[in-house]
Amino acid sequence: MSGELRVLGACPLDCPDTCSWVVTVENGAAVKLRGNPDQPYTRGALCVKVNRYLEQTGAEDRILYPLRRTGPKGSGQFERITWEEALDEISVRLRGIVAEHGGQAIWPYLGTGTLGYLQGCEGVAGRRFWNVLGASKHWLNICSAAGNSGLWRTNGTPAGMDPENFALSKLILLWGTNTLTSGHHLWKFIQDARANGAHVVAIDPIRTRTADQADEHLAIRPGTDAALALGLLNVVLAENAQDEEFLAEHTEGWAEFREEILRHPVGKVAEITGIPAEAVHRLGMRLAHTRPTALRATHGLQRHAGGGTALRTIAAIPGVTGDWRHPGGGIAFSTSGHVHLDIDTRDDLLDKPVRTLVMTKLASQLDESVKCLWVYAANPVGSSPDSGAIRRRLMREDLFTVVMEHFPTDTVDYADIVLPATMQTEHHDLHAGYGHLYLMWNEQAVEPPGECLSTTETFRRLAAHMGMTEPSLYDSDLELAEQLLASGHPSLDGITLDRLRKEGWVRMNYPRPFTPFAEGFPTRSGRLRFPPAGKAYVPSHTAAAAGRGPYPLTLVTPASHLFLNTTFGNNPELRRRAKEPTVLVNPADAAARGLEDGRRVRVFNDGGEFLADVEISDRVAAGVVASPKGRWPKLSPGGANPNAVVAERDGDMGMGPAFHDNLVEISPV
Ligand SMILES: Nc1nc2c(c(=O)[nH]1)N[C@H]1C(S)=C(S)[C@@H](COP(=O)(O)OP(=O)(O)OC[C@H]3O[C@@H](n4cnc5c(=O)[nH]c(N)nc54)[C@H](O)[C@@H]3O)O[C@H]1N2
Ligand SMILES: Nc1nc2c(c(=O)[nH]1)N[C@H]1C(S)=C(S)[C@@H](COP(=O)(O)OP(=O)(O)OC[C@H]3O[C@@H](n4cnc5c(=O)[nH]c(N)nc54)[C@H](O)[C@@H]3O)O[C@H]1N2
Ligand code: SF4
Ligand SMILES: [Mo]
Repeated sequence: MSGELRVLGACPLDCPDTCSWVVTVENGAAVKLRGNPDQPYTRGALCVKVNRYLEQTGAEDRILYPLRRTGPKGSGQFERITWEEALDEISVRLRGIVAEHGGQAIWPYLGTGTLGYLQGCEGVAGRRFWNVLGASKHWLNICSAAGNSGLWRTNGTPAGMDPENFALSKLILLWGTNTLTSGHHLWKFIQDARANGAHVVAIDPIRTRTADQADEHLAIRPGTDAALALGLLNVVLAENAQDEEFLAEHTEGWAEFREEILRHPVGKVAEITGIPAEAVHRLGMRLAHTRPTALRATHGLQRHAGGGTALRTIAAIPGVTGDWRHPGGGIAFSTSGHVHLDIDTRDDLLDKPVRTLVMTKLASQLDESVKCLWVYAANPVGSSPDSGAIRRRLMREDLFTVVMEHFPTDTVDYADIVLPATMQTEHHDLHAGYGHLYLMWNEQAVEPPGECLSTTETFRRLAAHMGMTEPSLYDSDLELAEQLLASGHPSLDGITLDRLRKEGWVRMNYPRPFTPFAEGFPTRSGRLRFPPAGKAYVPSHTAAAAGRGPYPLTLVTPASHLFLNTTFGNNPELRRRAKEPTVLVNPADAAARGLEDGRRVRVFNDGGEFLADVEISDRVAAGVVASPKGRWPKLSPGGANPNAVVAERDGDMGMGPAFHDNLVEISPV
């Protein structure tokens, strides 16, 4: 086996599972990629998307050289230039913008293309460079801001259960989460629980593939989850099944919250949520009498105007039942709050405070005050709200747009300069999951193709080209990784870079089983804080308005099984399997509009429209329609995806976006 090498790495994509992978390298080329069989969460399997990752690294449309725009903005016409030319042009433009308008005229727009702590959004990528220039800050609120904020209010942290503890649960609520699509490795632990008699309930407006596999599916009206939580707790109280000792020792605000629960009897909750009263009652009885109960509540239910509150109130459930005492009880939204790497944003490098621009507000904030938009690991024309307005903003002639990318996305089409970026097998990175408690090291396996450079190397070269003298701008990837690991937090004791590089993955120092809040919460008082009266349920935009006016249908745009956000949206095989974009429509809504199964329709509102083929199905209730995210607009009929009809509207907390909270109408094309 001469020349064959096995290199350990990690999947960089925005997925809770952060899989450990093994790359087989032969004669300098990566020839095989598979899930690491030794890693306890990955258990040897990747997923339908990332099984094609190596194919993507060598794809025909990969961007391999720096490019300069030759046609009009939006046309995607470019010529190849050298790195020297690219760095020259960028240096001149950035210096000019800083001199004339100040550093804040630069918007470094970093997305979730990789969750790497070196190359991507979880860490420090580019921040030192931007601080030296005095650029605006960028707030990455697109994914989980509302839910994080809601959980933080209740528990003092968005972090909760170790997902591996689901194996110990007796009742599992999969709440606004499509486990088998958006992070399927949890399923093995759910199956272990089932083997021991656990009952699994999916709470989702769509009968997803996860709902199909669950023991029970509650088709909730979108954006009404907090009301369901109150209704379930109403039954718990009626059964006198609350954990009085836990309430007394570890919570605050109970008297007030109890009154709020009593104002939400099952009948009222059934009316709000659209779930039959009998089903609410039955689940309430299960919740009252099953310990431990585990809630897996993720992003779907917080992409609504009331989404932060939904997580805040759902997180109150284990406070009432005392489930936090028991391994296998509690709520799991994200584990990232258990990760204590030292992310120093180096604000000391700024010479004055700067403004913060908001990722989901590109459509409104990309105004005249922004002279340079620097997009990296993001595809806003495909993934951000109100894509029609974003396109119009990107057309501005005096806007200097730079995009670092792997592929010619719709966003790349608007760039003045495109910089070729490395993929995960071609650079080092440090990772943690948001669905488990392991740290991973991704060792570079091969040399980058063409002239691709990593994010870190691009910023080092640019700093040098611009003559910057701040020494920390030139720290190597290994030095940056050492700094991240040096937080001194006990969860990282003994986890050195050497060890990570040798072993590939290491569990952080948390006990097994891990019961994070059995003895208290990381709030100021050390107690779980119940939502105050009147703040336990905020209806979503659509729940408040659906069924009336010109746009009576609620559009939900969840994760696609075959793409990851817009990543892989250009993969030929995955596109072939995904077929044409679809919109799920209930038979009653289809009949009312004369829609025929399989026929192309316009889905529209005042913000814009996209085209899709109707799939008539009782997987959605009347009044709800669904079309997954992730299609490349330019590879879709009509040149748009669902974000053409998603409004730039803030949720109740953290300015969280409302991707599943938009009203539309549908008509045949
Ligand atoms: N295959 C694949 N995997 C992915 C992704 C992908 O694009 N493709 N995306 C990744 C990313 S970035 C993220 S953030 C996660 C997201 O993954 P999830 O957390 O699973 O989020 P969504 O897919 O947005 O929504 C999950 C489910 O919530 C349901 N839902 C929508 N509104 C409501 C509501 O009001 N109440 C309830 N109860 N349910 C509701 C949707 O119908 C959907 O089935 O997945 C990651 N994994
Ligand atoms: N309608 C609708 N829209 C949604 C959502 C929804 O539920 N519904 N979900 C939202 C969510 S949860 C998220 S997280 C956002 C994601 O939105 P974005 O953060 O914009 O993510 P992607 O669309 O996957 O685009 C990421 C791009 O980064 C590139 N990339 C990957 N790795 C690297 C790298 O190392 N370097 C560089 N330079 N580029 C890289 C990829 O090629 C890809 O084109 O989408 C949101 N959009
Ligand atoms: S996308 Fe998720 S499931 Fe697929 S390989 Fe990456 S981390 Fe694993
Ligand atoms: Mo996300």
